[in-house]
Amino acid sequence: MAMADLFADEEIKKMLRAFAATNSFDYKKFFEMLGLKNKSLQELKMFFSVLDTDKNGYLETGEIKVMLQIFSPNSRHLTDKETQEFMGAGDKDEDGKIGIDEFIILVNQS
Ligand SMILES: [Ca+2]
Ligand SMILES: [Ca+2]
Repeated sequence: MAMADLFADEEIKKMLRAFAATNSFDYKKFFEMLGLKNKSLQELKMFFSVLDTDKNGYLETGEIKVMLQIFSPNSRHLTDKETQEFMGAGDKDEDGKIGIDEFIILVNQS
């Protein structure tokens, strides 16, 4: 499973351009640009599992940091500030990681 199976090329490029500048990342805009709200539960789970590179069922800060690079290796790392904002918004039970349930809530809330 790759990003190309879930999103159109043009969609990905546009999203990466929007967040190219340091500290410009906004998770709500990120979800919106990828049309995540219109994806099926199955597709959201697939997307989550692509981001969860160590496949332990959770997104940790290290995985969030390199999220844009999963779309394209030339993309930048998210800054600590951007990573913390995403984690803070998604990690409802404050265990320091985002589970699939938390991720789906975050998408639906955005
Ligand atoms: Ca993980
Ligand atoms: Ca959590």
